[in-house]
Amino acid sequence: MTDLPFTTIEAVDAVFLYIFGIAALLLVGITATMVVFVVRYHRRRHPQPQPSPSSKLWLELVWTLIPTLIVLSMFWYSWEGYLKLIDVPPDALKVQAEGRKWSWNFSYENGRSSDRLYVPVGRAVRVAIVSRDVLHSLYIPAFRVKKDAVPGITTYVWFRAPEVGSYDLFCAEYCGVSHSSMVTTVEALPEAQFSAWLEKSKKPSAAGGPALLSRHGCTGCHSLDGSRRVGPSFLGLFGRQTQVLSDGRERTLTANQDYVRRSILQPQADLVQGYPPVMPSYQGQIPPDELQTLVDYLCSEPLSAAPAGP
Ligand SMILES: [Cu+2]
Repeated sequence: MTDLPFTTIEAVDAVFLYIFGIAALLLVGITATMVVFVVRYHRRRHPQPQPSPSSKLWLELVWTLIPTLIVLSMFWYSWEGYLKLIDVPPDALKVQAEGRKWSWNFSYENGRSSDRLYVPVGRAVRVAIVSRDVLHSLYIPAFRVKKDAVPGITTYVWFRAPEVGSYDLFCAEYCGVSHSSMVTTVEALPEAQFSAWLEKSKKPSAAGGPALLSRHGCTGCHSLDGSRRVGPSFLGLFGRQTQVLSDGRERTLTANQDYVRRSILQPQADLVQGYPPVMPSYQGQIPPDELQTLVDYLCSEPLSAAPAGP
């Protein structure tokens, strides 16, 4: 990390250590003074109350000015750190992060997109943050960055991964029942490896069913193993006798390709009983060829195997 250009880690850690150091000094100083006073002015030593001077100008100046200077220095130092966090290096790689219930999607300028945030190690990355539905918050503790994803506006963070590796990325704003599944990673790769990844299959339709399920965030709410989540499991979906609410009327249907497609585009049209009407429509969000791949996959082996549980 020695010859690495400035990172957001240093911007935040320096301020944190400064404020923590002052807090530690105050804790020790105040506690020591308290102990000394307790011993020195104990009632056994002074059975009668001591007369105290009505005022002492120099003392009052000292205890006003020193804390004021300390607090101002904390503000100044934090402000300097904040400016470094919003001042993006001009050569930064541009990525867009979209938060949605309940997953992240990262898209690159050449059209590549991914559910993990791939970045070149050592290079500045500017992440523009948007939300498709509600408030989310992009949080990467290792790089000390966190910023809300607010519907209707674009926010941003920048960072520089200091070393090759995998770093946690969370949603830090409670955004509904599956908030906790908005977990993914930042994958910092060597520059050459990153370029190769970026150029690989720019066309998203080259991806298969499982990759599309995770890219479009389906697996945030639907399991592949029969377990119950926000929505019904995908396991055993095709051909399943399903109790649904259609326009307020209960009916039983057999899940076929048409039903699966309709459930993606108009999730509320045939709502599976026992599940909340919370899925957003994917109309206009999935290209037709990807939609076909998804429907084919959801209606295929091995997902059509009978589920183990209810
Ligand atoms: Cu969220």
